[in-house]
Amino acid sequence: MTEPFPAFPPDFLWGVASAAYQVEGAVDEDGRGRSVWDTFCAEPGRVEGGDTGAVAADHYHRFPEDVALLRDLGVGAYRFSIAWPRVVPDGAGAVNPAGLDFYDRLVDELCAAGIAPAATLFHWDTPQALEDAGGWLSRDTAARFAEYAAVVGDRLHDRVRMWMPLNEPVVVTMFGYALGQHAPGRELGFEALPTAHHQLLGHGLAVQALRAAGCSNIGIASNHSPVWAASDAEEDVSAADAYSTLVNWLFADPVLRGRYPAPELAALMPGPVVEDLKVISTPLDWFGINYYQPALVGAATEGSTPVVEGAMLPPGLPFEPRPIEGYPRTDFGWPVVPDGLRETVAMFTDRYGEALPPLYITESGCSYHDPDPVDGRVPDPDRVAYHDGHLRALARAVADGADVRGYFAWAATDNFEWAAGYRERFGLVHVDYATQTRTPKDSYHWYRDVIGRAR
Ligand code: GBH
Repeated sequence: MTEPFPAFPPDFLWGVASAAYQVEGAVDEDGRGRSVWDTFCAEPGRVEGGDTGAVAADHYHRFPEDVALLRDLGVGAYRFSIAWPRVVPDGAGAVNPAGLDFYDRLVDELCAAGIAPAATLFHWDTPQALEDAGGWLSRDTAARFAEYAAVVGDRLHDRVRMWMPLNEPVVVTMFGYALGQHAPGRELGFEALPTAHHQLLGHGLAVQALRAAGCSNIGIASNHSPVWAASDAEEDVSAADAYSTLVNWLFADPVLRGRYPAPELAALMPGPVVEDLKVISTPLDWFGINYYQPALVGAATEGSTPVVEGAMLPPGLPFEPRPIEGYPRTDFGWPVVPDGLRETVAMFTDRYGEALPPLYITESGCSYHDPDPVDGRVPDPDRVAYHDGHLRALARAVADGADVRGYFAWAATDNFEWAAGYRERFGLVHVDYATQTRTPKDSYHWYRDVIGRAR
């Protein structure tokens, strides 16, 4: 018999999330500059099916309809991202008022619907002009990012209720610069490490710029996973530790502790690292975790070529990711491990103790290749089971004493899933891209009931 759905604290924040390049479209409108994702999508073979975000879910034009769907869903907050190249088309210098106006309208629409706007400033769409000057390999990009943050903060500080400068810096470093599966498609291996430091520096400078502009309630949305050792053997355990250091603590320790997790890593970072870490660790109001799945890691084996999401890892690494067996998989092929969310929260409370601010789950979700709508219905029982299971696991974390303040389901609507294009569908709302028709899936109705009962 299934346990009844758990209770959450009365002020628990229920939300859904999206990101600019994945939903907006309108890439050439109202003075938007180019981003690295426009460039990347135009390169043959980079994105499944040659898909691009040029139209996406046409959210730029259809946001009133999307906000109405969110209002009916009953969410307390909507996490969206602001496209840097709409606001500062060349990444530096002139501000584009029409770009700011779009977010002003979106934020007003949300407020009118009683939904708290939660804004991400960088969800991977670096202005191409800045990339041409080195992108996140260049220290200058961190300073430009803070200038952009100040402009946005100035305009929206009175209405945006939650701010996060960065989304998942680990993914930008790993897939954008080290392995090349994401824009800007660089394959620098460990030479990509400076992009971690510069994003983190940009984060710290942006937190300060936002506060100076009168913004409050500032955090980060950072991707984290428990890392399981392939066996109890010492070489597997230390391989898993090394992997976790790279994908988890390299990005969280500087923010939460003001230091890198290992002196060898700190030594590889550019610039006045000790000074920078003071900026990077500017205290946050909350910390956001994006959780999708655990990783299973063992010691490197002779002659194997480890692959992460289709990307070959550089040779000579001391560890290798292994496939996780024994769990159901989404249609994207990712294992569904709800308890991994509890484990992720626990690894943060264990590691940081008193130094950990309140947590939010800023993303969790799954892709299934849903059927087309029939009579206005899209049955997606696996997506319902995913969110149900992950929320139950989160309730266990809260019962264990973790201070978790909210959950944002990824994603509000179906959208452009980066290198996988439109093949993958993460939304609670189905999008028929030929007609841009929105149809709430069963998971939307289920989530609305969860939120309704929690009130
Ligand atoms: C998020 O990235 C993004 O913020 C969002 O834009 C995106 O649409 C959404 O998730 C869905 O992808 O186990 O070693 O094979 C999540 C990125 C996905 C990166 C899972 C790590 C597993 C690597 N993460 N991935 S591995």
